[in-house]
Amino acid sequence: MDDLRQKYLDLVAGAADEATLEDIRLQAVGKKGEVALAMRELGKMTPEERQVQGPKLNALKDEINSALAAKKAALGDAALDERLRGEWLDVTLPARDRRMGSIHPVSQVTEEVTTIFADMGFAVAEGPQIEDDWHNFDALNIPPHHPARQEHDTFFMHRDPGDNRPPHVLRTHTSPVQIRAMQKQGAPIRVIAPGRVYRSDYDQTHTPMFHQVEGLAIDRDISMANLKWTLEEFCRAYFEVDEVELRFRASHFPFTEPSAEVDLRCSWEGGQLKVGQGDDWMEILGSGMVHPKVLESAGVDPTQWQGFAFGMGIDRIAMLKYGIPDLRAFFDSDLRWLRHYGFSALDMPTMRGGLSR
Ligand code: 2NL
Repeated sequence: MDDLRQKYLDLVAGAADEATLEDIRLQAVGKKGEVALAMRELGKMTPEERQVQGPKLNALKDEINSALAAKKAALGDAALDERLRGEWLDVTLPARDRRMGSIHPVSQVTEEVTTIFADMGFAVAEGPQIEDDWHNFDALNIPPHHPARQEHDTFFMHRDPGDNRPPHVLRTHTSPVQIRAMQKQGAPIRVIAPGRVYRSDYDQTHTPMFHQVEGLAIDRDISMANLKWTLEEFCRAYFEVDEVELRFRASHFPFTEPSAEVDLRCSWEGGQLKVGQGDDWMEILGSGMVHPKVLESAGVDPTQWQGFAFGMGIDRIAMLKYGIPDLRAFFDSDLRWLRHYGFSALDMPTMRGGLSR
């Protein structure tokens, strides 16, 4: 019995894998294994011998089974260790981002603008790109025969002959998004509406689809002073400079009163834009106090609420910040252009981490 014990404990200790271990188990303690054979011999013994040998054989069987189980566990651990070594991965390595494509400057700038205004408490509002003419024009104090309708170079949707309802339009600005936001949420409200807009115009500086972001802040006592601070704060953050200077020029929009176009102090040295200093002024946006008629149209009581609104071109401010010379290339889907002017998908703009790298 000692020989048997020694033989199998040695075999178990030397087994290199689970399959070998199973062979050993069958050979030792299986139904037709050596221990079972030895047990059969018990029948030929005297009762006294059997009383001694029986328990010894059972103990031997238990001992081999324990050794098998222990070895099996050890082999399992070793296999896992081996796998972990093979599949080891340094999750702190920088990602390989080139294959992921790149973020279009319009998307990057939209994210940057959204991040800056989110930090000032503005939510993002969205709405349909196909609008009815009430939301695109009437609600904005642009009645049917107002000259501003012609200036918008509107794309009209099809109507069947004889259907004399006003046609739907491709929105010419994102203002209708803010009308819808006011109708839904009421006042007070602070939103920006970035998105695609459409005008039938195509040349060096115009594409029939382009991008705009508008902002709206309505409360009980919002003034032009709040507008000026908000826009200064935006320009400082967006152009990533410590100081900016804005100039408000009286202007006219049907949807604001008073209205102002806003210029940013800058200089152009060797084709390089510098924001915040210099003798030049660059127009960057239009703005004003929301016209009482517009508030009324959107279901906001103009005797209780007032506020500012502004609008600017995303494509234009993207070109300014990132030195992109040609607007039309924005929409050519040229991969080489995208690789040159695109942004890493892994560098999300944040106020703390920086807007752009
Ligand atoms: C520009 C000028 C502007 C607005 C947009 C607006 C929206 C509502 C009410 C009143 Cl709901 N105004 N938007 C106001 C002033 C100017 O855009 O030059 N955009 C590129």
